[in-house]
Amino acid sequence: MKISKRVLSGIQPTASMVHLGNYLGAMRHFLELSKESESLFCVVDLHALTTVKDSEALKNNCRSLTAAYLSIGLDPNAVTLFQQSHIPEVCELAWYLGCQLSSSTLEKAHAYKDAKASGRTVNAGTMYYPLLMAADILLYKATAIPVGADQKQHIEVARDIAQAFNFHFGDVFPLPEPLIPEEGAQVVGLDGRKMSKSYDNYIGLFEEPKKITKKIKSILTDSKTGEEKKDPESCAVFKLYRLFASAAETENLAERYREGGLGYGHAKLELAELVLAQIEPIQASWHDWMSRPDDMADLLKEGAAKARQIAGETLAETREKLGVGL
Ligand code: AQP
Repeated sequence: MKISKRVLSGIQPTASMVHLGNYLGAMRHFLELSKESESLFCVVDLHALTTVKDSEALKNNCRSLTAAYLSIGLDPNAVTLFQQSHIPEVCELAWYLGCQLSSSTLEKAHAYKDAKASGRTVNAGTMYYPLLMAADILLYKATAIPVGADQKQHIEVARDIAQAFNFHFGDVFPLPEPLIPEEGAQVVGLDGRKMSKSYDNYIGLFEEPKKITKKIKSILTDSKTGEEKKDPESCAVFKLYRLFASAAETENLAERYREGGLGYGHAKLELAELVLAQIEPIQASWHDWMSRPDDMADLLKEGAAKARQIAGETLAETREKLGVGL
């Protein structure tokens, strides 16, 4: 079993665009990591089927996400950029891995429990989500998985499965480690909870600048007047600001919160200005890629060929260890 650092991560195409939580919690780090390690990034469309029930919407979401990966600066020649469903091997591996996993682990996963607690009917795909994610990671023998804090438990499931498999059949899978950023592990949304599509409290990375400003103006704060001293650490506006600002800018704003005399309205405008200035080039690049769907399709095809090479090797090794398909 060759263990070298191999980065892998994915995003679900469950919406027409990614949000700032996805960008700050995960995608921004993809770029840094891709410069120093072999990296694979994936449009996780099979996972998205747990919620998306409209084929046209799914196709559009996949295009938007592919454009997002490219617009943040990932170089398709340097990384492997692919779509999960282009690699059918992942479903076969998920079955083999599922046979090494206790069903109670899936029942205890927080995403599944949250979905059940919401009172909605929960499909089996939602329950198997961590299993398919483990297959995604282990198929490519990835060792470093950049994710937001909400995904930590899923990486632990992948580790447990890898350990169980290696114990029974011999070493095949290196143990993956989550890479959770110190800043941005849990980006807050407009209402102060985790920024999330399900809570509808998000700012889309590619939304119109006017809409982004309007959303920032609607961020929930306490009712302190402009004159009153404020606690930056408990304010969603400040928490978002620090994710875009330099250390000096962050300290400067924190100081003005503590001193009093700074209204939330003003802080929101400073935040909007900073966000828009930083995402402007990403938005421009995204619009450009979105006008070139055929180029994106070609890039995904090339990515799938590279990914499939690794997938085929891992699957052959796995089948041999299990004694199937021989
Ligand atoms: N608020 C967040 N803060 C930090 N990281 C976040 N991520 C998502 N929201 C935040 C990270 O983004 C990556 C892709 O996640 P995903 O495709 O699984 O999307 P998600 O977590 O399902 O996003 P939502 O908005 O929370 O979707 P719903 O509401 O549908 O569940 C992951 O690395 C994730 O940690």
